[in-house]
Amino acid sequence: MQEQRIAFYKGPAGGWGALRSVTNTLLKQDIPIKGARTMLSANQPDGFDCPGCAWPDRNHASSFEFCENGVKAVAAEATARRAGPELFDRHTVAELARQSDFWLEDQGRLTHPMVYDAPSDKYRPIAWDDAFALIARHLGALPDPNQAIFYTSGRASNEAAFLYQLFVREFGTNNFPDCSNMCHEPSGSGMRPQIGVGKGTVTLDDFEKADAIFIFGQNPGTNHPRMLGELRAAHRRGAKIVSFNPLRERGLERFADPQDKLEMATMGSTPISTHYFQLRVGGDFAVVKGMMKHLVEREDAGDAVLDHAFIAEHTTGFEALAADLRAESWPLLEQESGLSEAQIRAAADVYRHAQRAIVCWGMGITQHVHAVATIQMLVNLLLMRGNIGREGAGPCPVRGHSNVQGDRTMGIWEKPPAALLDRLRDVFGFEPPRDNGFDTVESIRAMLAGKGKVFFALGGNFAAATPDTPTTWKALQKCNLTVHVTTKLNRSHVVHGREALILPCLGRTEIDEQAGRAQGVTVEDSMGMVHISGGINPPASEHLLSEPAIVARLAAATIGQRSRTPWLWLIEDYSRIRDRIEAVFDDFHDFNRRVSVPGGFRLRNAASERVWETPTRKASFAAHAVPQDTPSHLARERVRDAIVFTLLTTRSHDQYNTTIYGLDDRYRGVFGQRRVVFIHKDDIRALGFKDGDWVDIRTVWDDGEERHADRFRLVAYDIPRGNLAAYYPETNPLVPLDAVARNAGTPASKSIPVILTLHELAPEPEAAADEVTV
Ligand SMILES: Nc1nc2c(c(=O)[nH]1)N[C@H]1C(S)=C(S)[C@@H](COP(=O)(O)OP(=O)(O)OC[C@H]3O[C@@H](n4cnc5c(=O)[nH]c(N)nc54)[C@H](O)[C@@H]3O)O[C@H]1N2
Ligand SMILES: Nc1nc2c(c(=O)[nH]1)N[C@H]1C(S)=C(S)[C@@H](COP(=O)(O)OP(=O)(O)OC[C@H]3O[C@@H](n4cnc5c(=O)[nH]c(N)nc54)[C@H](O)[C@@H]3O)O[C@H]1N2
Ligand SMILES: [Mo]
Repeated sequence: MQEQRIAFYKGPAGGWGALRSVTNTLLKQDIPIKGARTMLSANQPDGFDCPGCAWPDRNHASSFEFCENGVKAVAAEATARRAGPELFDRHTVAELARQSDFWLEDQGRLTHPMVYDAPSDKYRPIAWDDAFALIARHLGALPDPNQAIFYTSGRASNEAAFLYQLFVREFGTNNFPDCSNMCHEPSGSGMRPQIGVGKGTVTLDDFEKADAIFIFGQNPGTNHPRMLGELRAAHRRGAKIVSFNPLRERGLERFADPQDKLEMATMGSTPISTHYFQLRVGGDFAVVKGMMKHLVEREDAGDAVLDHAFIAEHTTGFEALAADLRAESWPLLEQESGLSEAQIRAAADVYRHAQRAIVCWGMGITQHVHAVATIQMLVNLLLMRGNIGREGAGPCPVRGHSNVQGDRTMGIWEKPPAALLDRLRDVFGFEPPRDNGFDTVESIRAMLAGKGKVFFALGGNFAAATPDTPTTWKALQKCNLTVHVTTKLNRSHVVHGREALILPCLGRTEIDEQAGRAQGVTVEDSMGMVHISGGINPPASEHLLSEPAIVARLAAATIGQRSRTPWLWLIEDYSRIRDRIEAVFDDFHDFNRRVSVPGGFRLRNAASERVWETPTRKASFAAHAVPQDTPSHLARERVRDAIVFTLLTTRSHDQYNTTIYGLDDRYRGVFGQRRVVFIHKDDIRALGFKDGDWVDIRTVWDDGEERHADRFRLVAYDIPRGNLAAYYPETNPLVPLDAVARNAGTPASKSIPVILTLHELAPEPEAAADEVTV
């Protein structure tokens, strides 16, 4: 058992701590030598795209960029461990379900397609053709194709995602819940009506030219470590870096580049943020509104602040916004943001004095009820000084999964634009369904209501990633069939429908051979760069199929009789799939040629050229009132005798979403454990509790459901009063299904109203150590 301790971490992000951690990771997966070779091929022109995050690489052509958490993601896939049929023979599914999430994934790579056998409560091997026939039988038996639900996680390649959406639409539904619904959906929903594109406009080159970079609700030191390299360079050339975060995240404070020999030898580091604002959880809306109010006030006082030419030529709605800002109350903005008027004005002054500014944001912005309005405030802020569509400036929503942006580009979208459907009809000769499908939360509701009967997942871990865990599990268990295309065993495979399949696939690090030739797949990073990715390792098992092959063979088994698409011919050579992608999407013209050059190509982004693909052909400002119904507001009115906190859920340094690599969160000083809740020391006192006490967390909600997550250790922490932080996915049982972002449906997992009570029993030490089960 690993020692549990809380200890302030003195080092910078990166540095020797990161190198030590990498060595441990490779040893743990039993792959020191192969591991090293695999790492050196990550993000190389002829290697594979790192399956970690979506942060871009310099041309995909530079020397190896060191990234501790990239190494963990690659090592998790390249592990020497195997979860073969013997594992499933040894354990019933009920037994597996009692194991932690950590244990399940730690069994290693899946090797055989498996089918659930109810009498023995075990998974048994099944032949691929029989598996496809079973799915086809279930799909064919549905009275309405809309009773089938097709989830996607953001690792699927463009080729896999394109074939998948094509098959599902020809089958007859737009039910495409995806991880993006839980992630950056509000970014697209907010930006599209304002600037005509739902993606960021900046590239890495812009990071070299920006005078100021604003970072809202994002923890790059853990989740996008390669971004620290850009921030470090920006800091060194004098750019201002302004962070807004309720927590003091080490990666936003200082960083030592493990590839900088001097920094490493001298134990030195480079500061990252020049300004750090520890606002209240959910306070961003008020902060940004306040910053804009300051700009308008300065302009009214005679300073030259606004880009009048840009506003006049390119935008609509400025006067309404300005009037709203002038009328806004400073005390309200202070109360809602948790920052003082002076702090907000100081942040706005940094923005005002920067010729070129970039605004980055992550889950701290998107996973709130008012996420869409907040993102529109960020876009307003940029538009006021013409900071979109020119060098060194623009919005930068930092995507999560390595190809989540590409999957959406390929049509993984429950609300498909009519133009896409028309194109599919013309190119493939079938009439696609026109009704919108279910997003993630709607899918859970549909399964609960018996309207979703077959659940198919292309990757991910739906049972653990989604909100309201017990409810979601009930929903999955009501299905006639659940199917998971996956690399490793996870919670979603043991919380299954009446019938269930586990279909093991190749990972991105592995050689994907079709018709005797190694294939490459393509991915799109967070900045719209598309490039090719080819695996280098032999497959984890000879029984694995690639994701495109699984989709194509399933399509052939299900709709092969009626479809005009030559499914099996397409997957013999993935360039044939790319030709079809080119036929559907104009931006992919000459796709095979353009993607064959090192570094690939950048997709056109109209807003970055100041072409606004909106109904008015202009960019638009959006005015919104300060929300008065945040979860904590409502909760305060309802629960008078208890202190209601706003809980944010976040990632530790040793996890990839629902995949737990280890029990440390080095930069936050947490070791050997995950069931902790960060809290201000004065709040501990106000509760009458002690640092280190064990507490239960209960949600305050108005639907009569009891939601709780039990036995978390209180950790006194530098966090605003009234706010708590704890790790996901353990806290997902606390997120009510109907707590979602307006106009985006994203679970509001960064603002859960909760109360704390002392946990009654003393914790059992064994269970406490590795318990990472939701
Ligand atoms: N190693 C690793 N890399 C990853 C992932 C991983 O799990 N592990 N996940 C990938 C995925 S899918 C995604 S989406 C990204 C996620 O990357 P991030 O967007 O960094 O996500 P989180 O870890 O949830 O952290 C969000 C940050 O927002 C802060 N925050 C919380 N609430 C608020 C708020 O109300 N306002 C502000 N201003 N800040 C707030 C938190 O303190 C935290 O620092 O990373 C991707 N990369
Ligand atoms: N409370 C709370 N909930 C959250 C969040 C939060 O911050 N707080 N964050 C949300 C966010 S941003 C996201 S993106 C979602 C993540 O939701 P998901 O994307 O569904 O979850 P992951 O944990 O990334 O999925 C991990 C699984 O993917 C499988 N896998 C890995 N590689 C491959 C591959 O190459 N192919 C296939 N087919 N499978 C593979 C493995 O079996 C692994 O177990 O969670 C969301 N949920
Ligand atoms: Mo994400």
